[in-house]
Amino acid sequence: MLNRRTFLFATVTVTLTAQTPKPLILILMGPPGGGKGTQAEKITAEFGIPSVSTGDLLRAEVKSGSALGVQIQAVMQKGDLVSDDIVNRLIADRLSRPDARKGLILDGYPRDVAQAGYLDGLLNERNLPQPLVINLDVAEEEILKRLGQRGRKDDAPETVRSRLGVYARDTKPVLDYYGPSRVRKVDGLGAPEEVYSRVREAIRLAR
Ligand code: B4P
Repeated sequence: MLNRRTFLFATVTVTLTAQTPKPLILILMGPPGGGKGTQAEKITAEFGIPSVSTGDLLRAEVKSGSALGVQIQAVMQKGDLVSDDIVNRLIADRLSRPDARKGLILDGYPRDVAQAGYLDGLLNERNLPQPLVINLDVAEEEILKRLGQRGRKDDAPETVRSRLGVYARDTKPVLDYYGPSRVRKVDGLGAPEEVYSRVREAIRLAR
């Protein structure tokens, strides 16, 4: 028989568990210019979890003019991936901030299997759940069109070709690393709002 105190404790525990949703760790993947940053903003606005773009963090380091920024700039201008050590450190620092306890959107990370392995270790260490991976599927002609219009330094046609090669060689294997139980493929063609309604549905069904 439950006494009154045990009953109250059990009720409070159940209520607290029901009120505290599990943190959501979301990885946005897709080719360069696939719309990861665009969708990350919309997810943050609706789900209230912060997003971190390794591309933005690296561009900020370049802008600061630091010695590290100068090294990073040379790599990004070629369309190559910045070293795992640098990017992993940025993510470990970001995950330590208190707002990441509710969850985090990783926009453009992990970009290779070594980064994915490192992330697994970090999530385990911090008692965070395994990630859900949203893979934005966008055809090459559309990417060339979008990036041609954007005109960032690394959007020059020869750099984009190199970035697409790096994506196929290093980043696509990350999808196999996570496998079908973690990855949801979402059609990335259409207006940003249309793409977002598919992203939202994929998140809803997976939770
Ligand atoms: P990122 O900053 O990740 O850049 P991206 O892949 O070009 O952009 P994204 O997919 O976010 O597209 P966006 O929403 O901006 O990477 C840049 C570089 O940083 C890499 O090449 C690498 O050197 C380095 N890097 C980053 N992460 C790294 C990591 N983890 N490890 C190592 N190196 C790393 O959209 C693109 C354009 O399309 C925009 O102009 C947007 O307005 C438009 N757009 C978006 N959605 C659209 C839609 N539905 N329809 C039409 N246009 C749309």
